[in-house]
Amino acid sequence: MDAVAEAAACFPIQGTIRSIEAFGSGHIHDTYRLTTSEASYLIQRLNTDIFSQPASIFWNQKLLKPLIDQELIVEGLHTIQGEPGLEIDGNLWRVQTFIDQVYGPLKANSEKEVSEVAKGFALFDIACLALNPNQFKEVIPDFHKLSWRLQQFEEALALASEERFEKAVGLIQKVHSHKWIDDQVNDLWERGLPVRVCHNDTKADNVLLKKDNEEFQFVIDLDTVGPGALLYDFGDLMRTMLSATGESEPNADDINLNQTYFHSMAKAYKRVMWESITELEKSSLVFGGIYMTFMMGVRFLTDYLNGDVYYKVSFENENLVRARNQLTLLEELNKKRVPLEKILKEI
Ligand code: GN1
Ligand code: MG
Repeated sequence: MDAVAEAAACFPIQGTIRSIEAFGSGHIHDTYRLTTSEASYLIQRLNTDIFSQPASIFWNQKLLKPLIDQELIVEGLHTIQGEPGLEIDGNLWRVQTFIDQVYGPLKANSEKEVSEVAKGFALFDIACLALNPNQFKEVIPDFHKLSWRLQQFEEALALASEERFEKAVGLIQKVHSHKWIDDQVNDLWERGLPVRVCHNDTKADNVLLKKDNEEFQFVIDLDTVGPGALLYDFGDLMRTMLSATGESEPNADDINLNQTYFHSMAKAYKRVMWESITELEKSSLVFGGIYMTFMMGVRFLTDYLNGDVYYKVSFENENLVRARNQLTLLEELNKKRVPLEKILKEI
């Protein structure tokens, strides 16, 4: 923890350090809660293998000033030298004040939660409609481009160990039988789907809700904000909120698509967005759930085949379990696509 304290000393934190603990559930960065005699902070060591151009994160975040003014997001602390982050021995650090009495739901627990998370991301997306996507940098190029993810998957397949390949055989077949999803997204782009500034990581726990009444407080994790399609943001909400199970759920039979939750989510998103987006966007949103769920299945399986080099894992075969869960949810979404489209249209 000495490295954390050393980094913290370069930011204007108040008081003397009392404790430093690992915090949160992110798969990529290392996050700590640092408590001093006066206050509490979140301090993060960025994963610069994955975010190899951190300057573009800070560039994009400057463009989000209107969202800070609207109190939708929270601004990080600048270093004593006035920088948004700090490099020490090849590690990049950033700090923000810890927000108390809030939580990020790891899975959906109630209609109210689902509705408030959807409202939070809808307020984020609508505020971003006023921003110009061309001014934003693509922090991870092609981040949500499925054809690229499928190409990475094929590369991983070719290099996978025999043992991992054998364990993944059934899921590999499922991936191969869903390639039509890529054709459908390409069709949408050809038909003129608009590029929007999106959050691009709208999983449920990237919204903070107030502990006492479950109301929306802030959107967090802005690393991947940039050009995208609204179907990405709506789709990742569907992926993470429609089944009351987490990404590493041990029992795939517990994965169920809750249509009441979809109703709550769609209603909250529609209330904020509907007057401001195109008909093509509206018609693409339910497909977004299919698209994002498939892509995450592909990405988790790719990482499993690569030997767990990207996502943090806490037990053996966790990426295989995650991939299985996404591909199970995908089948549920495919089965219910028509009723979900109907709910979205009619509410
Ligand atoms: C990663 O950073 P974190 O854990 O919120 C990933 C997202 C995935 C998500 C799945 C940069 O997000 O794309 O949707 O895991 N972020 C990156 O839980 O790869
Ligand atoms: Mg993230």
